[in-house]
Amino acid sequence: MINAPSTDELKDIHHKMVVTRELEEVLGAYAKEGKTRGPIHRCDGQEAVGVAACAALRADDYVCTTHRGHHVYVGKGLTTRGIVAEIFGRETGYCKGRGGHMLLGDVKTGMLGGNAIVGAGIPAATGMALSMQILKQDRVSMVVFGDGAAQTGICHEAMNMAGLWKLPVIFVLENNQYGLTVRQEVQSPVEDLSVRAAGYAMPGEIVDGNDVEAVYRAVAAAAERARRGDGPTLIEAKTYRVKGFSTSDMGGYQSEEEMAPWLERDPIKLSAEKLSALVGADTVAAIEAAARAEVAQAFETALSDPFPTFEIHAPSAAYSETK
Ligand SMILES: Cc1ncc(C[n+]2csc(CCOP(=O)(O)OP(=O)(O)O)c2C)c(N)n1
Ligand SMILES: [Mg+2]
Repeated sequence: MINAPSTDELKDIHHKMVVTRELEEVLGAYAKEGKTRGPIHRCDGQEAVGVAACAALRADDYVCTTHRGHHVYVGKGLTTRGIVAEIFGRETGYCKGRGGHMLLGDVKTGMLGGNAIVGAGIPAATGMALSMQILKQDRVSMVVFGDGAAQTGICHEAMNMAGLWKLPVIFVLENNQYGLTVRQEVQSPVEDLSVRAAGYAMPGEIVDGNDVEAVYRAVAAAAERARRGDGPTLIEAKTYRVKGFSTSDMGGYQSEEEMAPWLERDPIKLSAEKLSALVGADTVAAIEAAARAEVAQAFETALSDPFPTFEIHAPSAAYSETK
């Protein structure tokens, strides 16, 4: 099959999805006890989008994401320990504890940031793609963004420019069907947001966002197209937000009937079934146990890491004179 992930890649994707899920579950427990620094935007049920999309890219490609980006951080190869340390504000975190869970970035791995400003990753990735084109590199940039972000003005400005200049950018629209408490059909006059791609002369495709292989193949094809110089692609990954907007969400607006089929199609469950057929259930169980142990170890070490220290500087003479 064209652009299909190898068995080793499927094993790595499964490992990273379980790391992400475990991370979310442990963070959820810490948040319940009031031990996180503010609410956490969990990506449970959406792991296949971030992890499989990153798996289809090269290590030197650039990626950015949203306030709900733990699957992208893990997918792009950041260490679990560094992620946990950043979320808990430790000096050993990726941004030395100054960024936190929404603003985590790491230039070395090409993970150029989560973003708390809805839609802001879209022009950022477009700008990265412009730099790659000007520098005549064969790299690509990718942004994972939400259905709510797709309604912002900057999304359309960026896509227009990307289509016009054939920039090597991949727009992965993670349609989890909600922006805060608002269902997607109340935000948009079209059900399939991918149709908007036609307005910017780029291909628009819908994929099952809970199927790692579907996500991987679509992103791999889009990356090939971008590296050939044929420009951007919009991939709408249909998925579902199973844990509410954030750990401070009171809930009550996502019905059990609406959620049930999505829980049934949990991406980790689907991946485990497919992978078991390829490598056997014992190997899958060992991958999952290793992923959980990695997260437990990350919490243990990161939470004994030091907090940053701050020096308070006296205002400079120049500053004092302007007062
Ligand atoms: C520019 C801007 N407007 C509004 C907000 C408040 N806000 C935070 S998340 C969010 C909804 C985002 O929905 P979506 O893009 O679908 O992402 P999801 O939370 O579903 O992952 C809003 C409106 C913000 N952070 N930034
Ligand atoms: Mg959404």
